[in-house]
Order: sequence, then C-alpha cells, then structure tokens
Amino acid sequence: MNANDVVIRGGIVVTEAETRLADVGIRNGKVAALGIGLSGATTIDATGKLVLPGGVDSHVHIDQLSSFAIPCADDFYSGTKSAAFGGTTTILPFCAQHREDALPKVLADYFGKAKNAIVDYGFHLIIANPNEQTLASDLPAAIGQGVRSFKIFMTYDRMRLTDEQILDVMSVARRDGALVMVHAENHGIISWLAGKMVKQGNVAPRYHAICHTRSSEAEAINRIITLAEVIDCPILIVHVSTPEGIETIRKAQARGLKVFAETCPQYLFLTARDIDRPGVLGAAFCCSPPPRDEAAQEACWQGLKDGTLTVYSSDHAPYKMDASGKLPNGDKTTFKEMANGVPGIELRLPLFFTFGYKAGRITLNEFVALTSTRHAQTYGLYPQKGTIALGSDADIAIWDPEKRVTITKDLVHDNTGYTPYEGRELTGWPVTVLSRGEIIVQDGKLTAERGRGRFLPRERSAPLEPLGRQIPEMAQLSAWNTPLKS
Ligand code: DUC
Ligand code: ZN
Ligand code: ZN
Repeated sequence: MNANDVVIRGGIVVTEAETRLADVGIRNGKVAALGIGLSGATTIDATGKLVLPGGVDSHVHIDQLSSFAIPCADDFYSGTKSAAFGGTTTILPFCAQHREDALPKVLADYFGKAKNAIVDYGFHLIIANPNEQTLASDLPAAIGQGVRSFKIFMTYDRMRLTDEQILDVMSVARRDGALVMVHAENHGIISWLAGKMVKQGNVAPRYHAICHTRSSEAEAINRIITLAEVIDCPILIVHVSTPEGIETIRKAQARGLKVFAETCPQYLFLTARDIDRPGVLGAAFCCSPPPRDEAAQEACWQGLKDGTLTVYSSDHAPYKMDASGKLPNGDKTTFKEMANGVPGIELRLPLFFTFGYKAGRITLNEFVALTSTRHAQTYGLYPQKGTIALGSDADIAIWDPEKRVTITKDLVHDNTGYTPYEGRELTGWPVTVLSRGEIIVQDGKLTAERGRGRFLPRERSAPLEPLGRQIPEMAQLSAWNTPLKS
C-alpha cells in the first residue's frame, strides 16, 4: 500500500526559508512527507519545475458592489477559477457593508455567494457604519465567526469614517484580536480637487490620477498611524503607492509600531501614463490610489525588498469596460463616475515571477514570502496555508520557470473582459496547481468542481496582538478596552 495519495516528484521545493530538491508526499489533503524517493498512488513528475506554496491573495473584491453600487464582473466561481489558473489557492475577499446594511445580513449574503468558490477563502469585512449595534454586537459576532479583519476607508463620501469612528473600530479590533485594514487617502484634498476639475471640464480619466495626489496618501497614512498609536492597535495599510507613504510607514515601524503594509501589481507595473489615453480608454487603468511614476514603482520594489511592505496582493477589483462597470454613462462618463479598480487575481504571481524573480529584484524565497507566507502569517492562516511543511494543507503551485507566455485578455479567466497588462511577455507560469492535494488546474485546464472551496475561519494570532504600549494619556480612561469574556 502507498503511504501517500499523491507524490510530487523531483521538483525544487521552495518555501520562504529554504530551497531544496525534494519529493512532496500528500495524504488526506495535507503535506505528509518531504524527502527523496517517496512513492504514492498518483505521481506528478516535477522534474525541472519549481514546487511553490500556492499563492495567498489577501486583497480581492469578488461579487461585491462598489460604493456607487457598481457590480464586480466576477462571482466566486469566475474569480476563484482565475485565481487558480494564476497559482493562487487561497483568497481573502471582502464582505462589504454599505451604510444602510445590517452587518449580519452582509455576512450571510457573502457566505451564500462564496458557495461557488473553487479555492479556499476567508473573509474581511468592510465597515461603513460603525454604530452602537455594530460596535457592541455585530463586530464581535463576526470575529466569533472567524472574520478577523476589517477594512475601513478614509475617503469616499459613502464609505469614509470620521477619526472618532476609526478610533471606535480600532478599540474593538484591539480588544478582540482583529486587524484593521485601511484605505488611507485624504478625502478633502481629493474631493476638493475633483470638484474644481469637473467645473473646469477636466473630466477625462487622467484627472482621476491628478486628484489623488501623492500627498493625500502620505497625510492619511500619517494620520492613521497616529490614531492606531492612540489605541495601540495593529493596522495594515492597503494598496500603498507612494515613496512618501512608504517612508512614513518605515519610520513608524522603526519606532516599533505594528504597522503592516501592502502594495499591488498596479503600483509596480503601471504608471499614471497608462491612464492618459484618448476618450475614456484610460478608465481601464483607473484604481485608487492611482498608479504613479517610475520612481514610485522603484520605492514599492524597495519597500517589498526591505520588508516595509509586508505583502504583495492583487486588489483584484474587476469592472467591465461598459455601462455595467467602468462606463455608466458610456463615453460621457467622467472620472468621478467610474468604478475604481483593476483586475489582477490571475496575473499577480506571473508578473511578479517575471519582473521580480527573473529580473533579479527578489529571490525565489522572497517571492514565496511576499505572495503567500506573509499573507498567511499576517491574517492568521499560517501554517495551514502559506508554506509547504509537514501538516500544512497541500496547496501547491508547480511552476515551469521557462514557460513563455504573452499576456492577452483571452489568456486570463476572470470576467473583466480586458487586462491592464495586455502584450507583456512573461517567462515562468504555474502549470499544475493543487488545493488540499487535489489537482485543480493542469496544463491549461480546470479540473476542479464548483463549490469545492472551503471557508477558513481565522483565530486570534500573534500579529494581531497589541503591543501593550499606549500613549500615557490613555491611562486616564478607566475600564477601557477590557477583553470580552469568552
Ligand atoms: N480600494 C480598493 O481596495 N479596491 C478598489 C477601490 C478602492 O478604493
Ligand atoms: Zn481601498
Ligand atoms: Zn481593494
């Protein structure tokens, strides 16, 4: 009898910490053995290939409505199919509250939608209305269900929280061991500038990038760090795009604060020039914050390399280039009316492999850390996800490091209908992908059943613990932030 159900034989196994020639034995969906000469009921020949942990994408929008109620192009089937083809085997999408929504219903709706997923998933919660009920009952209840991260917005009329509301949400997160993720841009600067631009008739997509000034990101990052320090609450700043923002985070980290941060493909591989196209074509590249310039790209690479930026996520926010998505008023759509976001769930890893690892900017171990391990660690999924180790889920992407691929919209499997990376030449592609030991993609074909993905409840974990170091003034508050009795 074979000890293993599946053996991946002869590949180079890469984790965050090491690179070695080894077979991987899989039993009951878990990594059961690592060594040479393993046997199994099924053998996958990985000679000449790289055997990497499946990607963990901790920032994706799927089957979600934007703040203007514009629907994403992807449901959980198309979104997770696209993830799988790109070597990603775990995703963390958002359950999005809009101001009028009751949180328990929001969560229930997304649990229903996610029944179509083909890879495993956890959830974050977007909080737009932190009222008494939300703070006292609904957030603790969500955490009890294993939804242990909340995204808040400092901009957008229909989503943004006041500083007081942010402090309230942070207080709950600190007490109950959740992570506050922040969209950090100064609302006043953006909306004031946008109002003036529109009055002047400057409504093309390129003005979106102009209104979202670099300074608006840096100011908001500085403010959110200040607020987090008052509460002593770990935070993660999503989609960081500017050298100024990164430098502010670097300084906070040097002071020992628990500030995690993320950047995304659009800040490494696009610039504001991509948005500057005739008519409304630039809408395809509009996201918030917007792509910047080459110096900002360089700062993002440096931030990833030196650890200031903790994770590299897709921020997959797929909107079609038609009236259902980016262009509600056709070619008359102004930059203020366009949904913000670009697709990237499938190409996140291949782009990073070619332009990061193959280009010599990062090592393979850093590739694994930034695309998988650190996401699992930061969000409380490690070591179940994010590594290839005994007892871990056998979520594995087998990469052909020499496979040449030209990106076209027909190559990718999401429902957006375009890719911002059309025509780029890649070297290296995940040719076989396993989730919990089951082959879900092989040689360009999906072999997974709709609905096989499982929900991942997340436990309280070390990165989510406060430092225990508050500003002295907080000592004047009595009975503040007492842990809930379980
Ligand atoms: N923020 C995101 O994280 N994604 C899309 C749009 C936005 O503002
Ligand atoms: Zn955002
Ligand atoms: Zn996002």
